[in-house]
Amino acid sequence: MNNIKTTQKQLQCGSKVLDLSKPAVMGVLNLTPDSFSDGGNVFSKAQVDPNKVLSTVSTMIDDGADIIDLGGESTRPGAKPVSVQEELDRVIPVLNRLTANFDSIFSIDSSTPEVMKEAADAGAHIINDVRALQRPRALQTAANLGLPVCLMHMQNQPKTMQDNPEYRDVLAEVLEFLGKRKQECLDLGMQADQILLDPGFGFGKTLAHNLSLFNGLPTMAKENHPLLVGLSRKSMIGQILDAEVNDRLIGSVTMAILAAQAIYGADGSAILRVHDVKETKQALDIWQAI
Ligand code: 9MG
Repeated sequence: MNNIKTTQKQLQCGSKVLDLSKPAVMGVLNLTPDSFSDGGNVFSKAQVDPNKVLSTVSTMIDDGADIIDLGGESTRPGAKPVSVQEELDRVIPVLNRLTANFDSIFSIDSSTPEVMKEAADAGAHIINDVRALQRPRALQTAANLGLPVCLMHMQNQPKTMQDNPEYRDVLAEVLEFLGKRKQECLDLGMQADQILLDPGFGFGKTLAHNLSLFNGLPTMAKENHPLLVGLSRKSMIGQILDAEVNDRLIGSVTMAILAAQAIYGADGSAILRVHDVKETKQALDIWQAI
């Protein structure tokens, strides 16, 4: 008997199906005025400009984004918490406009149950939670909504996470954490094939931790869940290249391709969360052709 399990190559997202036979590209749309790297630059005078949002998302979709990830809370190192109402105000009107205008897959980057619920009502297809559904009522809310969830590892909270991150064995600890969170989801009745795992690059990790985790991607892929990988413009790239955030394009694309290679080489599947959709997509097309 063949006992070898392989990772699913598609993800049911409500009524839509995401193809994961090749890496899917998730374009970042940050709706936070203080974000470290404003995905899409949709602000005019610190206000979200609805026309800029539409044209930015339209461009990302034309460039090959399979998913658009919207977030109203900055999670960059040192970021201050945002109130529930503020997060709702930032995200929900924009999401309503987007789902009315584009037939794409939208994910909601939030840890807040109220935001998850209203985003689902507005047509969101995936919940992307950097806190792995640990906030009160988040797990139950996500289970009730029946949408796929991304469980991400973070040590500590954004405000202090980069102060002095420490691990005994970073890969083992991240895997242990994600395994426990996954079990909580399964215990509440979520389907295993609706769960994405994410090592959380840059979230409470030094450069050495991030590199160990990167080298552990094939091991993570063997968990038989699609992996969500966010490396784009992160400080680990800045540290390797000694480059400011607006000079990390080549590093970001290089790491995205290496991550795809590591994960698909281990028969996994992946979603790559990126700011630079066009460039990442072109590099992926070359990689796949070869
Ligand atoms: C919101 N956000 C910022 N970075 C991220 C990452 O690496 N993974 C996920 N799932 N979300 C992220």
